[in-house]
Amino acid sequence: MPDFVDEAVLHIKAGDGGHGCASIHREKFKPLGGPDGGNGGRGGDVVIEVDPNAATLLDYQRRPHRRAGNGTPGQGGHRSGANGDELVLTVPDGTVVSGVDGEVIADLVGAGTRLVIARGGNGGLGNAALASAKRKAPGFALKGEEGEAFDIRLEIKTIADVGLVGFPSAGKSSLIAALSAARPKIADYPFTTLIPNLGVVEAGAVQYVVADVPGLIPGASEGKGLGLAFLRHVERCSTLLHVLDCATYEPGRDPVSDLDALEAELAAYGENTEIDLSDRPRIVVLNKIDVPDGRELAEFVTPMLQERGLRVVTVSAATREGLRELSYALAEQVEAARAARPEQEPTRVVLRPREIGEIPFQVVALGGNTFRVRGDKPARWVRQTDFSNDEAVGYLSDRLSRLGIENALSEAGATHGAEVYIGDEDDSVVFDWDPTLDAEATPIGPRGTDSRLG
Ligand SMILES: Nc1nc2c(ncn2[C@@H]2O[C@H](COP(=O)(O)OP(=O)(O)OP(=O)(O)O)[C@@H](O)[C@H]2O)c(=O)[nH]1
Ligand SMILES: [Mg+2]
Repeated sequence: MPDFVDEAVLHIKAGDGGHGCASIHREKFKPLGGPDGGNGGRGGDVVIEVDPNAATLLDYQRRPHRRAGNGTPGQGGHRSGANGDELVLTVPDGTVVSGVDGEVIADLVGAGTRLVIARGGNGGLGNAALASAKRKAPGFALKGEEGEAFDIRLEIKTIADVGLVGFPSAGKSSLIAALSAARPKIADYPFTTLIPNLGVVEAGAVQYVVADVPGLIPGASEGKGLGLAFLRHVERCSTLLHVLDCATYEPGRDPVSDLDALEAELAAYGENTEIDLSDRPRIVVLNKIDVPDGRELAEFVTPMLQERGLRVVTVSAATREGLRELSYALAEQVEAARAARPEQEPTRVVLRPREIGEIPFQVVALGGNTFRVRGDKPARWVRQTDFSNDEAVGYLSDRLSRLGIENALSEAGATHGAEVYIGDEDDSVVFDWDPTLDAEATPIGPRGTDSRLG
């Protein structure tokens, strides 16, 4: 098998932010100086970028775990940590990125299209940056945040205008070689082509891309031959070109029944994937008319196919007869499809919307004297807190009350001693709420656990 892979699942992780540093400036023969702990560096992002020279996802299938660099911690003497290295994953043009649940995150089209798929964590502030008039020498620093981590699925969906569909050895690769500068492998055994080949065809002023995909046989939808998997590479083609062999001596085969078999497999593909190829315009090419019997057969079946409303072109990839007409017929169809297509942006990136704090937080009463605080900011602040450091915890509760959480809790009916969860169900810290003394909220369990819930 060649080194072609058009699907891969990746486990990606953006870099963690470095922790901030808590340090006090010291010098010989001088009194203690001010806080001089530097900030942690930012974790690197994971970026997916289209590289027109990339052709396969093989490398990702071989090494599916990828992570960007972590930020390094801040240090004394106001030294900031270094930012983590960004990780750039290059993919072929037309790669679709989705979550493992199948939801499409982005459709990467066009050289250089970039998608920041996982964001690195912010570095924690050092105590120098945390100093204020009220807190002159903080004895704590903020923790770096974790980088985002999740699984994604990559899938190449070749970008071409015309998709060649046909039985093995019908002459698809010969045709693309005769029409364009592409030089795919051509041989007289079935399944010579194992990877999609692209060729650029020029017909007058029109340029279009033709994709040659591996041959289909009846039963492909049940996995016969190479199966239907390669049809994803014709999904985006506006025009299908059925290549029919007029010179095969295989029993039971003739251009009309071959066409029926191909259509049946396309329909089966539609049922499996819900991608309907039935409404794509088709052109039928009857190939190998340089063979005398082939020419006769082509002449015989042409009216039958035309009766079905199909446009038929008879050619010989070997002698190039009919190729000019074919290339112009395709150009006409491609132009019509381009004109009909709604104005298209050069890159189609569907970024997953991120909740950026329109509502800074939300207090939800859970019954009794128990409440949950949801929101991006409070959850982040909790993650930045070193709970082994009382001063850091005090700083957290100051921040929370400045955001108005204390008031909101009172309004929601919380009273002294209320159990307050901060964060989402699967990732929260619980506090005992003491409304009179802001700075004395005490965490009673590590993140994500609470002994009282068991
Ligand atoms: N006589 C004649 N032979 C042809 C013509 N076109 C292709 N062939 C031959 O048919 C055989 C198969 O051609 P390919 O172009 O490899 O066929 P394919 O459709 O790409 O086949 P797969 O990749 O296996 O699906 C080769 O031996 C070609 O030389 C033609 O117009 N005339
Ligand atoms: Mg081929």
